[in-house]
Amino acid sequence: MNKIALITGATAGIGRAAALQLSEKSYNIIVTGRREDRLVALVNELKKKGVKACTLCFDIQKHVEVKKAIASLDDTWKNISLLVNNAGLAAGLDPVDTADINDWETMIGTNIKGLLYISKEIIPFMIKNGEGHIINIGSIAGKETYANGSVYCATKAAVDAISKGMRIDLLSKNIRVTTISPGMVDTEFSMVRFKGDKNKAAKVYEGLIPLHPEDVADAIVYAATRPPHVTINEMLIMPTAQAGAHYVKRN
Ligand code: NDP
Ligand code: 8X3
Repeated sequence: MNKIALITGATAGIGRAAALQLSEKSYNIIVTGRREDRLVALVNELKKKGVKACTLCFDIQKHVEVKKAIASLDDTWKNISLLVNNAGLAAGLDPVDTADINDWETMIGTNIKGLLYISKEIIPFMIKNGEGHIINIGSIAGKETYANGSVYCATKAAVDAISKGMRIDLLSKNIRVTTISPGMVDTEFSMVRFKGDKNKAAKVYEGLIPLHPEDVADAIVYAATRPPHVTINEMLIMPTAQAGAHYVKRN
């Protein structure tokens, strides 16, 4: 029987690539996000690859929506053995004294609270089944704070801390916890951060080859497919042209 993976933020970037690559490892897939048209198109693509797939469309910042969405799954789909906590974003790149408080709320609501809300709904299914794996997407930004990114960096440092806590709390439940922390990845991330400003977004990746979403998906698949007695606790994955949050080689 195929295992079931639920991937948050599968309408774009890393989440979408992870859904496609996990389907090649025979996972049946639940894809989530807010843009329903993209979820439906992805499910059709996944079904063509011969796996079962379904969508859950909700805003992960809203606790009630998360609870309702997960409760709506039928019992078979609730047997989730892999949760990929990927949905997330940066909003703005501003000094702490002038940043927009709404941007802070969005980042904290999505990257920290959203990750916790959905994990809390799914962990009981894993406990019932006696096994599970949670892969949380962190960032180099969680390891090294950079100028004007204090709250985004804080949310990703929180992902690291929550992952460590989950690993301890779920030790007796046979649930593996992995954090995958990428450097720059060419997704919609910068378009979202700069609120649709294409020039600002393009400048982030100018003169270098960033990671592609498929590179991170590859790491997700690697962590997910280790033998049951092996846990990859953490992976930090950078483009070759990036040595840390502050060190980038541009041509
Ligand atoms: P994208 O913008 O391409 O994808 C983000 C995904 O998150 C989308 O599917 C989006 O879906 C979903 N999402 C955002 N907000 C919400 C919400 N409120 N409710 C539900 N879903 C939401 O970016 P990436 O693929 O790059 O980002 C994926 C993860 O990787 C994030 O956690 C990000 O912080 C992290 N990361 C990214 C890096 C990069 O350089 N790109 C580097 C390191 C980490 P929708 O809008 O349809 O709701
Ligand atoms: C995204 C990577 O360095 O742009 O988490 O913050 S960075």
